[in-house]
Amino acid sequence: MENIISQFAIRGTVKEVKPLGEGLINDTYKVITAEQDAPDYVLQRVNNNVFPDVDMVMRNIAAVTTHIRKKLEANGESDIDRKVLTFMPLKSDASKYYTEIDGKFWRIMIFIPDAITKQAVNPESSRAAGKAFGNFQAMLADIPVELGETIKDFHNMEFRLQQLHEVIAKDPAGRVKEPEVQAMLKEIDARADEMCKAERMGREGTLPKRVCHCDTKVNNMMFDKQDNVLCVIDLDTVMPNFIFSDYGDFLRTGANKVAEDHPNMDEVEFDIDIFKAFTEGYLSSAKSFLLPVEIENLPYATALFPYMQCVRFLWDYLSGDKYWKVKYPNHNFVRANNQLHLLLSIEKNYPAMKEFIAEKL
Ligand code: GN1
Ligand code: MG
Repeated sequence: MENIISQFAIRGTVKEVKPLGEGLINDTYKVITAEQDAPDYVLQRVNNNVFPDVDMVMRNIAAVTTHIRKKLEANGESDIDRKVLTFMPLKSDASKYYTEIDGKFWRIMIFIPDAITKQAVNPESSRAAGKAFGNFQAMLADIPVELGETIKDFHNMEFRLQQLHEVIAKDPAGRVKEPEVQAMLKEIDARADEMCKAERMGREGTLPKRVCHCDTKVNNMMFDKQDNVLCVIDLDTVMPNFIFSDYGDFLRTGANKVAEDHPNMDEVEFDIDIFKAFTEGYLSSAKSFLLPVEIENLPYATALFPYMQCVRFLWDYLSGDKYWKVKYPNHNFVRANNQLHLLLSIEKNYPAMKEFIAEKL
């Protein structure tokens, strides 16, 4: 570890390195420095199975954090090191923010003191999250560089359906004929055309891609001890996408009354109060740059992400559980079914969602 850390231009001397957090994708450590006036750091190993192009990931992140820092400075903000992540360059190359050692990729950022993350949402934290993610997109609206797509076609609905159809044709796990699978495929097919409309609008040139976070769960946000949002973290998936990604994926996780793998489908329900609070927060910071077509389609975005996740979980179930870890044989099917039931509950709320958005404009 000391050898890795010594390659980066950090201040202070290392006193201790210990594991940090419970992330499933990257390995994370806290680096404590000996000196009072030197910051502590976070050392992270980037998972290059999930993110094959680490160089692209780090170029994206450097562009994004540099741009946000400039905005915060221009606004005369104080305490900027707690409001945007600061990655440390290499001693040998000030433009490079990671090092590769034996096929493993490492990076270091400043540890944000006196900050916490949250796992669950209530209307208050949803409103704050909406505002912060909207603000994040707003600050990046005029970033001068084009970002790379760190996971190709990540939220492309046409691609996700194509993946599903390919696995149905091969049926490697012999699960396609199960009656529950067949019933689910009918529900998926019935909505396929409608759910691919973002891709069509993108091709027609009526829907732009903007810099999005693409993993907008509430635990990807740091709060201070007074519950103010400090900054957005976990920037590996930052890439150009339709804004529906950030809006829809937050609600998929935050506005489901139960967890995404909860097995009792009667309890899967869309929480309209979380929807309202998040939407209010989001529109307060994003309204200024959103196009009418983006605002109009926020209810569609709310439905799109449970639908997409249903397709992705079913794809993995039919593939023989290769992507997500499973705890029991039909775990991925339960997840897919949960997302389908969330979608059904969202569909019932379309009129209420539309009405609420119209009021906020
Ligand atoms: C994965 O790794 P995690 O839990 O943040 C997935 C998301 C899914 C989510 C479903 C890179 O996210 O897209 O929505 O699982 N991330 C990747 O639980 O595939
Ligand atoms: Mg994540």
